[in-house]
Amino acid sequence: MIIALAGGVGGAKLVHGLAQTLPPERLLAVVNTGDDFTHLGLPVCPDLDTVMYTLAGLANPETGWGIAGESWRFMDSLGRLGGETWFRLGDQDLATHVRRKGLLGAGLSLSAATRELASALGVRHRLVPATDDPLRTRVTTDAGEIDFQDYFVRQQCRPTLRALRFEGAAQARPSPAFAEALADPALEAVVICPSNPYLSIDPVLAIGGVREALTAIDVPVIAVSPIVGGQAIKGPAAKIMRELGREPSALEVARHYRGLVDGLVIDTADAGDANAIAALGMTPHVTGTVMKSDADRASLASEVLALAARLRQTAAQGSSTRRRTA
Ligand code: FO1
Repeated sequence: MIIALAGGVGGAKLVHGLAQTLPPERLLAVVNTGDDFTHLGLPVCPDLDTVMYTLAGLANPETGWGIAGESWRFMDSLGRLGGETWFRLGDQDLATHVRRKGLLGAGLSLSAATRELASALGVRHRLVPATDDPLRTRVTTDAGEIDFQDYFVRQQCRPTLRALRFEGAAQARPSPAFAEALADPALEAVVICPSNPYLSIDPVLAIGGVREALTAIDVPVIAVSPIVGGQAIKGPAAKIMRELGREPSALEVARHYRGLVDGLVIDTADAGDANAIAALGMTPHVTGTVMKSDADRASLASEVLALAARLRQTAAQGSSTRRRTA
């Protein structure tokens, strides 16, 4: 069984690739909730919805978020009435938030509400929030601390990012399915998808007990670099890395995950970083990592699973996975 940790658009694509490769009972997608917020009185869960819509075949391919072929009558009408329209909620997407509000209001956990929504949309693979407890990413900029979606959407990541804080993380616990999967003897590997390490993966790692659990498990942890040739495929990862004083490179992603991962999948554009990455105590694997098609998603997923299998064999042959010696 594979756990896939995912955040925004890049993560959703690899989760989709894994879902094309593995049957539902062998995959658990564990998704960041640090981007979640209450907007217009509705619980919005961007990363959960991006993965859910992608697995349902509904995702808008241009934006990566929201639903393809969306209509915007609600937004237009809200604007006419002087309501907030900076965070765009399409008519079909709106139904997701309204329905989620009803499910949570009926006392369901976020995990249970997500299960209801995903199965209603025909998603057969399992998709859970990393935690059912409150978790909110707060962004410190030159103008002070702001909410994540204010930074990411309303201000389009323009402010200089000085620091990130994951409010609630220390008190938060892994969601039941996530905790269960981490302790499952059938666990074969953990895949950290090519999501933004700082915005999408770090909030999950900050949840109480998660980093410790990932360090203690005796199966490979494999990450896929979201930085290709010094650039992020999508989103502000490279800009954030520069603002945090880090070079936007696959090698820097390796440094970020040092001590946590046994393998790092990097793009052919970054093959030159492979030796330096190996010196950090993880196994580099060089391949094409840019996912332009469903076939690309499936083939990257297969390569990640093959690397995990190789590292499991290496570990079985007695040479402990180098992660623990890093
Ligand atoms: N991102 C934008 O840049 N502009 C939007 O108006 C916007 C609306 C939106 C609505 C629902 C949803 O699930 C996601 C939405 N996103 C929007 C993307 C969202 O901010 C990001 O997907 C994550 O928070 C970061 O990955």
